[in-house]
Amino acid sequence: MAETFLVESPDVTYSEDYIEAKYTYSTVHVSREDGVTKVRPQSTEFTFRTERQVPRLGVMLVGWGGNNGTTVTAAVLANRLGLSWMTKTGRKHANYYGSLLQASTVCLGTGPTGDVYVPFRDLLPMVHPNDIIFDGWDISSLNLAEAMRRAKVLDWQLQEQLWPHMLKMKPRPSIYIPGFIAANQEERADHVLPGTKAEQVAQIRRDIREFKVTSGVDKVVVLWTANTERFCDLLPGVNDTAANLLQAIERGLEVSPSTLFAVASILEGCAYINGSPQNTFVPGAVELARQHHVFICGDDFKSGQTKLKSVLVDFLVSAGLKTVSIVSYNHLGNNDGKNLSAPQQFRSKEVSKSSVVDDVVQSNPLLYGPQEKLDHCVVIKYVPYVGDSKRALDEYTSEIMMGGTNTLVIHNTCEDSLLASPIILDLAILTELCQRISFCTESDPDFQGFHSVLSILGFLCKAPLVPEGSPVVNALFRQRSCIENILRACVGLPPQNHMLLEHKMQ
Ligand code: NAI
Ligand code: DG6
Repeated sequence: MAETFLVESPDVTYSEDYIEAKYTYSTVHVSREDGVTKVRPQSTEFTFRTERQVPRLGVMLVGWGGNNGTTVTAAVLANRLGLSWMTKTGRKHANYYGSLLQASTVCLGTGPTGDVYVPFRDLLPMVHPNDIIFDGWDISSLNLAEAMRRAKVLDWQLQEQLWPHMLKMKPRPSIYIPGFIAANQEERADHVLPGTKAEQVAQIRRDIREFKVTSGVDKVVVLWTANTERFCDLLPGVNDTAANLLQAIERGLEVSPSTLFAVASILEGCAYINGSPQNTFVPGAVELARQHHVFICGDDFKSGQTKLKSVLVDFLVSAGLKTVSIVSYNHLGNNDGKNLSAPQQFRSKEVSKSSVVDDVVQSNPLLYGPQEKLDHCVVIKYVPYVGDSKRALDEYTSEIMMGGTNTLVIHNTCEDSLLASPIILDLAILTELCQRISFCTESDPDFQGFHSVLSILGFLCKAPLVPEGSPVVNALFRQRSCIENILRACVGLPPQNHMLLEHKMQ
C-alpha cells in the first residue's frame, strides 16, 4: 500500500487500482434580481477517482544547463545519495526545504492528543522527487558538472561529490532564435539545432521519444526553465488557432522557441510547464493542448519576492488597510539577471511581477474604486558580483485611519535557484498527479480530467494561466487551499474550515 493513512468512510473506497471518493462540493451563487441581491447556497455531488499506481517520471528541462536546471538536478541527486558536506558553519545535509509537497504538512484531523499533521505528499500517492529522472536541452554545450560549477550556487564540497554523476549528463542541442532572448546570451549559444522550425519541432519530438525509451520512464513532463523571452506578438492567422500555429511553424513564421517546445511536447502527449514569464501559451498553443487533452501550466515560478508580495498585500487589504504604493527593487548577478538587463526581456518579467496584486485589490470595493490601481513599480538591476544571491528590497505604503500612512520595508537576500528548484519539483509532481485524477458529477456521469489549462497549480506561478473566463487567484494562501482542498476531496475529506466549533460549546 502506497498510502500512509486510510480514510474509513462509506463515501471512500480503495480498490487495487483506484481511490474513489464521493464528495459534496458546496458553493454560493449570488445574483442581482429586481434590485435585490439573491444569495443561494448550492451543492454538487462529485465522485473523484485517483489512480494509485505511481509511474516512473521523467522530467525534461529546457535550459537544463542553467542555474535552475543544474541546481534542481544536483539537489535530487544529493537527496537520492543521502549526501552531506561541510561548510564554514557546519555540516549540511541534502533536503527539500521550500517544497510544498516534501517540506510542508497538512492537518488531517484531530486525535486524542490534538491535531494530526501529515506531510503534504502523503495526501495521495505521488512520485517522490528522488525517483525523478532528468534530461533536457540547452543552447550551451557544457555538461551538467561544468554547468553546475558555472552556476556557482552549491557549496564546493557538495559539487565535488556530485561531479562524477553530473559529468555524465549532457544537454541536448536546442532551438535558438536570437531575437527572443537578450543579445548578451549569444556567446553561450554553441549547441543549437539546425534546420527549419518544423524540422526543429520534429527533432524535439524525437528527443522526447528517445528519452522515454532509453530511460524507461512511463511519463515525461517538459518544463521550460530557459531564459526569459520577449513577448511574442499575437497575430491573427499566425498564432490565434491551433491550425494556424501549426501552419506558421511549417511556413517558418514568427514562433518563439518556448512555443515550439510547447507544441512538440503537446504533440507527444507530454504536459508542458512554463517557468518563465513570456507568453508561450499563445491562443493557438492553448487550443492545441485542449485538442490533445494535454496539461499546460504557467507562467513564471513564484519563488521569493513575489511570493511574499502575494501574502503581504492580501494581509494588508484583508485587514482593511489601503495599500497605495509598492516599489519592488532587486539586483542579482546570475545569467538570468544578465538576460533580464535587456529591455524586452525585462518587460516580460515586469508584467509578470506586477500582475500579482490585481485580484486582491479588486476584492475590496470598500477601499478601491472600480478602475483604481495602486502605484506598482518593479526594478531589476544586473550586478554580476552577487551571482545567484538575489537581493530584493520592497516598500509597501498603505493608508491607515484618519489620514495616516504605514510603510513597511522588506529586505530579502537568498540564492534564487535554491528557491526555484523545489518549485520545479512540486510543479512536475503535481502535474503528474493531476493526470491520474478524474471526476464526474450526477449531471455529467462520464469521468473527465481537469481542464488542459492546469490552473490548480497557481500557488507555484507568478502569473497563473487560467482557462478563459476563470478568475485569476494570486493570494498565496487561497492558492494553497485550492491544492490542499482538491487533494482532500480526492480522499473524501472536507476542506479545512478552521471553525473549531467543538471547542466553542458550553
Ligand atoms: P540561467 O540563465 O542560469 O539558465 C537558463 C538556461 O537556459 C541557460 O543555460 C541558457 O543557456 C539556456 N537557454 C536559453 N535559451 C534556450 C533555449 N531556447 N533552449 C534551451 N536552453 C536555452 O537562468 P535561471 O536562473 O536558471 O532561470 C531560468 C528561468 O527561470 C529564467 O527565465 C528566470 O527568469 C526564470 N525564473 C527563475 C526564478 C528563480 O528564482 N531562479 C524564479 C522565477 C522564474
Ligand atoms: C530578478 O527579479 C530575477 C527574476 O528571475 C526573479 O528572481 C525571479 O523571477 C523570482 O522572482 P520573485 O519575485 O518570485 O522573487
